[in-house]
Amino acid sequence: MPSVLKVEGMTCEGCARSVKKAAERAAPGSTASVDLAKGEVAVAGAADLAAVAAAIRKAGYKVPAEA
Ligand SMILES: [Cu+2]
Repeated sequence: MPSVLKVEGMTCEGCARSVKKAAERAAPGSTASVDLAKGEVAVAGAADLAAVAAAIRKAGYKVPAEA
């Protein structure tokens, strides 16, 4: 079951690709799929979701704290 993070600031396919790459690099072996319309990224197989969130923030996007 993938974990889903909200991502703010994605406006185009280029952003979606950047977020996907950042997420997958932060969690080796994971698969990230971005839903641009919803502003979400689903990450499957990531042991450390906090590291994924940090990497996405570092790439220039906003990840709101989880509710
Ligand atoms: Cu973009």
